[in-house]
Amino acid sequence: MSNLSENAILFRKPCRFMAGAATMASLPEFSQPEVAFIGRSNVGKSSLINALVGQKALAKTSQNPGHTKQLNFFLLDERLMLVDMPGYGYAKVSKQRKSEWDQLIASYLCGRPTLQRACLLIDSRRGVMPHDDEFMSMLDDSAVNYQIVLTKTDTLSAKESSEILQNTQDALKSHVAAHPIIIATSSKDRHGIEELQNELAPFALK
Ligand SMILES: Nc1nc2c(ncn2[C@@H]2O[C@H](COP(=O)(O)OP(=O)(O)OP(=O)(O)O)[C@@H](O)[C@H]2O)c(=O)[nH]1
Ligand SMILES: [Mg+2]
Repeated sequence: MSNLSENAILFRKPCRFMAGAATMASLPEFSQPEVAFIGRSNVGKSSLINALVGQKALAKTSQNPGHTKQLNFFLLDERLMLVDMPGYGYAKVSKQRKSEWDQLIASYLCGRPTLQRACLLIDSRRGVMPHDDEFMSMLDDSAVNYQIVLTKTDTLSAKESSEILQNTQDALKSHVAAHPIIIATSSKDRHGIEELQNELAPFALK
């Protein structure tokens, strides 16, 4: 008999691309609960979705920042929508593009009735940066339920990991809407992936 938890079983079910949207006007309407992945360009959003569902290339990844250029909707087991987002604050796209992306991300997060949780990814090598802090304040003001997920922990020593966890915990003190638990992950060695699955699975339709 398998000893996989029900939550891990959910994340082994088929997950497929449903739609992409580059503007608010083209946002698809779905009835399933949604979990969105946000954060700076290159932080590892698309890689984390792939790690969660155990597929290598469902969400397209790249070493070049600014790769994901629209909101991409992936439906897991017909029960939970995972939403991959463009990164915020990417300096190399034009100013106009950057503000269009930032507006699209903010409008989606603040106005999506089916959104259950936003996972805000922080690169564990960099920690919370000013743009992350601004974004968190915007989420606080809009009462979006969000949770910090550290990424790329495979690049740090155990000591560095615990330091960044502490620093991130400190940075959260002024953010009232943030979920108190920070999940440290690596899409590469799968550290923390099961913990994140356990956190997100309860949002899926029963
Ligand atoms: N070492 C390590 N590298 C990672 C990890 N996750 C992602 N990366 C690398 O980081 C780079 C960016 O990953 P993506 O998943 O494309 O990042 P993204 O946040 O979706 O980026 P944009 O779509 O451009 O905003 C790629 O080169 C990945 O291989 C991780 O856990 N560990
Ligand atoms: Mg991406």
